[in-house]
Amino acid sequence: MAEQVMQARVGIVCGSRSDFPVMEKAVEMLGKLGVPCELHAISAHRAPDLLFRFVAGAGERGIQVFIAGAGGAAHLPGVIAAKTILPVIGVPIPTQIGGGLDSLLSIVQMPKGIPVATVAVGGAENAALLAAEILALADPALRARLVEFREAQTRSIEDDESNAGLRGTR
Ligand code: RP5
Repeated sequence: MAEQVMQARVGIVCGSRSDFPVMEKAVEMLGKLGVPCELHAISAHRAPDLLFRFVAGAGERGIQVFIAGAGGAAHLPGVIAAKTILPVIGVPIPTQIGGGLDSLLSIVQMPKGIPVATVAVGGAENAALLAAEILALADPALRARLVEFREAQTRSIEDDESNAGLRGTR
C-alpha cells in the first residue's frame, strides 16, 4: 500500500543546512502537535529565484504559515514576508557575534507594512508553537492538543521534586 503523506501546513525554511540543528527543533515540536510541515534550506542571497518560486507555490500546496530561520545578515524571513501575505515567523540563528544579536536585529527590525513575528535567538520551539496557535484559530482539534501541551507543561513543573513541599498550597 502506498504511504500516505500528509500535506504540509507549515513551511519551514532556513538560509543554510548549517541552520538545521536549530530548525529541526521546530519540526520536532510540530510533529508532537500533529502539524505536518516541511523543511527546506534556501538562501535568500544565494538562491533568490528558487526562494521566490517556493514562496509563490506554497499557498497552493497547503502552506498556511512560514517559519524562517537565518543567521547573520538574516534577510530570509523578511524577504519571504515581502512576497506573501501568509504569516511569517522569524527565528534568529545563534552566531559568533554576540550569540546571535546580529541575526535578531536583522530579523526583528522590519520596515512598517511588512511584518515578521520574531522569536528569541534559537527559539525554534516557540516559532512552532506560535505557528500552531495561528492554525488552531480554525482547527479545534489542534487547539485541544495545544491546551493539553500547556497543561502537561504546567503539571511537569508542579510535579517537580523541588516543589514537593508546595503541593496543595496556595
Ligand atoms: C545565513 O548565513 C544562514 O542562515 C546561516 O545561519 C549563515 C551561515 O551560512 P553557511 O555559511 O553555514 O551556509 O545565510
